[in-house]
Amino acid sequence: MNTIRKERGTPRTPVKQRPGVNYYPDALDQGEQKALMAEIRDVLRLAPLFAPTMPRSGKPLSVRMSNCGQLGWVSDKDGGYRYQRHHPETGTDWPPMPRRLVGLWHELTGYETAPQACLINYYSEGSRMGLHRDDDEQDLDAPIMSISLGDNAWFRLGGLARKQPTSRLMLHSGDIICMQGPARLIYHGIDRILPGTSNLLEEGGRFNLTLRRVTRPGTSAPAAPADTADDK
Ligand code: MD3
Ligand code: FE
Repeated sequence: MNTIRKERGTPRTPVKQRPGVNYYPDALDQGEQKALMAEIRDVLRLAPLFAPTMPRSGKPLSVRMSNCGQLGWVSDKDGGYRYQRHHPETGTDWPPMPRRLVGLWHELTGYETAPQACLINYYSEGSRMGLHRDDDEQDLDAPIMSISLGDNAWFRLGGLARKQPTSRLMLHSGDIICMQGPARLIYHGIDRILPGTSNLLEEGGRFNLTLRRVTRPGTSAPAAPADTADDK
């Protein structure tokens, strides 16, 4: 295991971690983080955090989640991992994605098609996310963009196979990391968060926002479940 040292860089200057992984330390200054967090709080009033559970076992994940945008990622015992248009508990459509997020996506990824889903993960002390790949999307050509807000976290990056060696990177509040191309299907996870390392959130802990394309641009994605099939 090898630790990649974070270099405090110029805002919005990518640090290439490996092919397809662009890391932007301090991409958002304090003011931008506060403004974004206020918009996320508005989203959470309409679409409260829920506790996702694992397919089959029904075991709870340790993070709580919500979404904004056209589609949201959800998981439960019977339905498994999937994207759907509505909140699993309130049944209402996800709130729109704040324009600030869409702007950051175009600015940092250079990808012309708009993101469809923004998954909001909340980690409290002791929450983690085991090593996994994001493969519930049909559009694997599109990038994924992740924004960290709140306490620092140890982020683990592996290879395309689970058994390949991993390295870790400490993510700080305001950091953005974009994955695409050869890195789109790499294994990754959050080992732990470091409580008390940020004062952005009154309640402590860490929010992560992950922006994604789900369906392929301009296709009706016939392989998709009915709920995610049309690309509006
Ligand atoms: C690398 N979330 O929600 S974001 C997830 O901090 C997830 O909450 C973590 O992994 C979090 O699925 C990590 C960074 C991230 C997101 C997607 C990736 C890294 C990725 C997709 C491919 C490779
Ligand atoms: Fe992931």
